[in-house]
Formats: sequence, structure tokens, C-alpha cells
Amino acid sequence: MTCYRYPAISESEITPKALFDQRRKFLRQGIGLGAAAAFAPGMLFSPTAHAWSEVLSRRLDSDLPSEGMAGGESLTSFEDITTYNNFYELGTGKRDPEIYAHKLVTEPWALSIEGEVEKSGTVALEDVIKRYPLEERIYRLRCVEAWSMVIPWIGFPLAELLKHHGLTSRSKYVVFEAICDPNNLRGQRRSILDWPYQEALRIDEAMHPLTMMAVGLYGEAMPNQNGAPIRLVVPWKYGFKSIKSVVKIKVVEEKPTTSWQETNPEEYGFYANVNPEVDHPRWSQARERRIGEPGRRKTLMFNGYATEVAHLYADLDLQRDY
Ligand SMILES: Nc1nc2c(c(=O)[nH]1)N[C@H]1C(S)=C(S)[C@@H](COP(=O)(O)O)O[C@H]1N2
Ligand SMILES: [Mo]
Repeated sequence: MTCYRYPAISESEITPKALFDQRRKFLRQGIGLGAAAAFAPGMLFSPTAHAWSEVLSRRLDSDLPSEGMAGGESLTSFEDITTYNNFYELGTGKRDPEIYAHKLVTEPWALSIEGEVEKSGTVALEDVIKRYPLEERIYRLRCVEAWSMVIPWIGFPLAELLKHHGLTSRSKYVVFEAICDPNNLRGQRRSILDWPYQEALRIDEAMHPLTMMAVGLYGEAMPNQNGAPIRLVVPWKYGFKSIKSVVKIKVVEEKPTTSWQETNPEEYGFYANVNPEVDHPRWSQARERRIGEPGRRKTLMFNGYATEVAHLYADLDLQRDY
């Protein structure tokens, strides 16, 4: 796939904006989301600049329902969640995403919904945010590299979005595509992956109530390094399935491929369900390092969500279909 190269954005077009001044719950200091471009070239619509962040910040100021779904385990600190990241578009070092976070241009943002849906089209992010009630969900996140965190996400179920657009009888898989902007994203000037980053789910996984589209964490709009302005979160799968900075959602009939599968099919499967009994070819998956905690803890089957999701895989051989 070729990645469209945006014309370079000149400094004069970049409007710095302090986005978050007052926060309801987890108030801390020093978190700025950096520069936001007034307009990214190539957009097919022209919404008001900063439209989604204003809509979102109003929503975040109201009390959102919150559900703890990490067995009461303590939250990983905001500091760790936002400084130890995988976001290869911004570099492969764990601190690169935070260091280069300001390079991610998120205003304006649109989501295009395509393929096997009744109503396809491009929707401005502010309209997506207005459509669905937001909620907080505390989930474990387990990276395939054997580290993990507990993160209080804010978002809405992906199922709501898919239902809104209406699935056709040929809807079998959902493909997600992330931002492509090599002029600003240094990682995309190297062929680490076949950009843009692509992920996919089977339709029943996509419609599962645990699967969410997240627009924030810790009571705030999504920090750029965590995949602003909107990302997928699938808590029972390895972290690489939870694609960041999504621009396109396409419903398809044929099983699609994913970036990591393409790059290394021996090591990364389509399902990528967290499974302590299936080792990565280069390391064991039986244990994990919880960021901020000493030692290692046991990795749980389906990352602790077996009760909710094991039935989806009743017909699979989990040793083979990893
Ligand atoms: N677009 C994009 N999404 C991505 C990645 C990436 O490099 N690019 N890395 C994935 C990996 S490997 C993990 S573990 C999680 C990390 O999410 P976090 O940094 O918010 O903890 O994001 C996933 N989503
Ligand atoms: Mo990961």
C-alpha cells in the first residue's frame, strides 16, 4: 500500500494551543498536547479548526460512567502510560512517542467508514464524539513484548459505531487504518512497516461489548503518544491490535492482512489473543512485567477476559491460530 505524502506544513500554519486547562478528576500538571495544525491538507471537508477538541473537552467535564474491568488491579501511573509507548510512526524507542508527540497533527480529524455498510462516508470526529455516550473503562493492556499496564480509557463501544453505519450481510471483518503523514511522522520516512499501520478484527470481535474506540484516558483527551485523537482498544489481544490514530474503518468480506502479519507472519498472527501457553518464537508469554511494579506477574488467558471472550474461539485451535 502506498502512503500519501502530505505537502509539508509550514511553521506559520501551525497554531499552538493549550488544550486542557481544567480537568474534573485526575488533575496533574505539565501535560500539553502541543501544536495542532489548523488544517491538514487533503481533507475532503472543512470543519472549524479545533472542533473536536472543544466538543470532547465539554464531554469530559461532565461525569462519565466508569467501569473497572481489571479485577481491581491498581492503575498504572499517567506518567508511565504516557512515556513508555509503542507508536512506530513516531519512532521505535519507548520514549520517542512522547518526545515527538507534537509532530502528530490531529486537528481537523475525520473518520471514513467504508465497505460493507449501509451508510458509508467521511465523518468529522466532532460528530462521532457527539453521537455516542462516552464512558470510562479500566482495562489491562498486555503488549506482545511481555510488559503490561492498567489504563483508564475513555471512549465508546465500536459496536455502536458499526451499528450506526449498518452492517450488510457480507460484513465478515473490519479493517482499521492509521494516519499516514510521513512529512510529520519521522517513523514513516523509514520502511519499518508497510505504512500506513493496518489492523483488523473478525466482525464478532469488533461487535464485542469490550471492544472500544477510545478518545481519552485518565479523564483527559487522548495524549498524542497514546494514539490521539481516536484509537481502537481490544483488551484481550496483544497491544499491537489496538491501533492508534485511526482514520479509516473498512468493513470487508474477505479476511484481510495486518501490518504485523505482513512484516513477520512467523511471529505475529491475525488473532493475537493474549495466551500464556503460546510462546512468541523469541520469548515466553507465560509472565509479564507490569510497568511500575517490581518482578513479574503471571499472564492471564485472554488477558483476564476469558469469561467474556473465550466463546468466540471455541472452534479454533489456539496453539495454531495465534
Ligand atoms: N498506529 C499505531 N498503533 C499502534 C502501534 C503503532 O506502532 N502504531 N503500536 C501498538 C502496540 S505494539 C502497542 S503495545 C500499543 C501501545 O499503546 P500505548 O502506547 O497507548 O500503551 O499500541 C499499538 N497501536
Ligand atoms: Mo505491543
